[in-house]
Amino acid sequence: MLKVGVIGTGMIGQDHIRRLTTVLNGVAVTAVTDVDTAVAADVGGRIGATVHATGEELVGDPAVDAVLVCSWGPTHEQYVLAAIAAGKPVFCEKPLATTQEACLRILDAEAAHGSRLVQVGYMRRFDFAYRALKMAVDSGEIGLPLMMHCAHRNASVPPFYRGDMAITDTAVHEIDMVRWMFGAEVSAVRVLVPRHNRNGGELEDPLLLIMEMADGVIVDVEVSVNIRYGYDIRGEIVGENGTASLGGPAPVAVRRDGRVGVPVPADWRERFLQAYDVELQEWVHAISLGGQPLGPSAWDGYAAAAVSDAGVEALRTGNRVLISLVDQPKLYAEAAG
Ligand code: NAD
Ligand code: ISE
Repeated sequence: MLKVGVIGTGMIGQDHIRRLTTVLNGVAVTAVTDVDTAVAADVGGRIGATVHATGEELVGDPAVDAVLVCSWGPTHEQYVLAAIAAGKPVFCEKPLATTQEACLRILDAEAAHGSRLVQVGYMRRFDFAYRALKMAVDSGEIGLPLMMHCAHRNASVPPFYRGDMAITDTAVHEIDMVRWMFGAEVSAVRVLVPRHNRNGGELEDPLLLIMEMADGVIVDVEVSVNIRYGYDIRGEIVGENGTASLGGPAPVAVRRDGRVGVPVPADWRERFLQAYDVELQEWVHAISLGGQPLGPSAWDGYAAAAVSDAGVEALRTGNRVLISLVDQPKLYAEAAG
C-alpha cells in the first residue's frame, strides 16, 4: 500500500484525495496539509490522515512514501524541491512551477539525485479522446499534420485567478498537449487580444495564442475563461488529406421538442474525470513497484514553462517571441528512449 501525503487540500487536492481513497487501488492518504488550517483539519479528519502544519513537515513524515502537490502554482517549487531532497517521489499538479528558472532548479535537483522522482499533472495525455486523436495522427490516415485549432473554455474562474494565469495556468495544458501530440517542441509564440469579455472584470479574456512548432505545425488556442455556458475543450488537427478532431462534449444527445440537446461539463473535474483516474493509478502503480514515474517529467514541466514564459512576454509586448530550451539532461533523454 503506497502511503501518500497531500499538500494543498483545495479543489483539486480534495478531488484527488477522493479518487485516492475511494476509486484507486494500492494507495492510502496518510497525511495532509494546507495553509488554510481549517480546511486541512476538516479534510484530514474525514479520512483519518495526520494533519501537518507545513508541507516540509509532511514531506519528512516517515508515514509518507510519496507526495502529491496540489497547492497554488507559485508554491510548487519549494515542495517539489523538499520531496527531492528527501528522496521521495512527488506528483506535482501543473504547472511544475510558474517560471522556467524555477523549473531549471528542479531539473538540477533531480539530476543530482540521479533518477526520476517527479511527475507533472498534465492529465490530457491520459484522456481517452486525446489518446484516440493522437492515434489518428500517428497512423498517418490524415497525412502529415499541418495545423491544430484548439479552444480551452472555462465557464468561470475562481477569485485567485489573475494576471497571466490564462497562459501559465490554462493554456499551459495545450502547450504540453501539443508537444506530446506532435513529438516536437514549440519554437515561437504570439498572443492576440480580442475584444474584452465583460464577464471577466479586469482580466484579459479571451486570448488567442498562436504557437509555431519546430516541425512547422501551427497551433492556435482560444482561451476563454468566463464564457458562462460550461467547460468546453476542443481540438481539430488539419492534415494533408483530412482532419481529426475531438468528439463533442458528451457521449449522449437528447432529441426532443424540435431540438438536439447535449450536456456540457461544468468544469475540469467532470470533463477529465477518467483521465485523472488513469494518470494517478498508473503513477501509484509505477511508484509501488519501486520504479520511476512514467508520466510527464520535470523536463516536460520545464519545456511547458519556457513556452508559457514566452507567451506571457508575447502578451505584454505584442511581439512574436522565440523559445530556446537548455540541452536536455541525460536523465530525461534516457527515460524517453
Ligand atoms: P485551490 O485554491 O482550490 O486549492 C489550492 C489550495 O492550496 C488552497 O486550499 C490553498 O490554501 C492551498 N495553499 C496555497 N498555498 C499553500 C502553501 N504554501 N502550502 C500549502 N497549501 C497552500 O486551487 P486548485 O484549483 O485546487 O489548484 C491547485 C493546483 O492544481 C494549481 O497548481 C492548479 O493549476 C492545479 N490544477 C490542475 C488542474 C488540472 O486540470 N490538472 C485542475 C485544477 C487545478
Ligand atoms: C485549472 O488550474 C486547470 O488546470 C483546468 O484544467 C483549466 O481548465 C483551468 O483553466 C485552470 O485554471
